[in-house]
Amino acid sequence: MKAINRGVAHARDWRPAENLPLVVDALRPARRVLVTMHRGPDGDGLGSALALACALRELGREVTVYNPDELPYNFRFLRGADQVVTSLPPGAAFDVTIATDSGSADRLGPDLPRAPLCGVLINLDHHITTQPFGDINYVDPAAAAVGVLVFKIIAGLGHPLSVDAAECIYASILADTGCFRYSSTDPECLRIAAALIEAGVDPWEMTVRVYEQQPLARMMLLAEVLGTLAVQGKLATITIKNEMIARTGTGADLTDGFINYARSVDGVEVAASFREPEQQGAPWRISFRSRGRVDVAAIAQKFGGGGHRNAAGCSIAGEESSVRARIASEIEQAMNV
Ligand SMILES: [Mn+2]
Repeated sequence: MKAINRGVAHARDWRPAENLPLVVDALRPARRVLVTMHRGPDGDGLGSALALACALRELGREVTVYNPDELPYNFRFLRGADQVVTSLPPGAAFDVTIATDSGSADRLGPDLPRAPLCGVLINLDHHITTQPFGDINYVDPAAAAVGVLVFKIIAGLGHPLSVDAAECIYASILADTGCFRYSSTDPECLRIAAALIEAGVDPWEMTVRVYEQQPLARMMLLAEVLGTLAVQGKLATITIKNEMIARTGTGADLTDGFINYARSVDGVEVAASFREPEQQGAPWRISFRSRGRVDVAAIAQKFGGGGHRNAAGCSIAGEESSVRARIASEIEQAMNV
């Protein structure tokens, strides 16, 4: 049952259609399954993980969902979110371990059991920059969200979609397509969304839960962060400082999506968000969004990060001014090619 496609030279060689049945075959006999997603989980990582957890629990499997970090506030309503554990006992063993939406193994939590305790390790991802850390790597860079992959896995298991699982998948697609607005929106994810609605998902209810119940403190933080908006040519930046988070009594998980305001300025091609390190000496975290002409995954990769063509991120240690200068020069170069 062990492994199968350790790595490819080119992203186009991920061969998702061949790897999907390998995942289904690995899950069929599995009793104990661990599902995890990248640290600082977002709606896609969490939604896809919880969808899989829902379906596998319905199938009678013993499922643990693990992530050491805080879950995004607006996805905590999803079924099973309240059962996500933040640590695993040493020696915990599983038949299969699945990581969703994680570009590399080092984005996973510290308690993740190593082989052989993790069982068959499955990397379920759609990042073009993903690393083949799994025994099975079901990676489809063309998929709008990892939820799309999970939809196919559940279908492959021959299991009917429950409303709970359907809501989790729908949430993951909402998160990664920006509510069906980004270029990642394709006929496949819209067809799947249609199937999810047929399975009982209420689109407005989901929109309200995810995007229309924002904590007031988040809006206060947004107001502060937008005060830092700076536009230079086709680059817009925003800066998130610790003092702003302290003043508004919020947490870093409430900043998700702020960068989109910077990108939405007329004439801007690339937006970058600079998150001040929480501790002295820790790196700055930089997120990028592109309108499409500039490949920000390639820029993030130069600094050891990764992501998608239009949405990526990386961490850079150093003085604020030098970090900004390095990013600005990379983006300028990328815009001039
Ligand atoms: Mn994703």
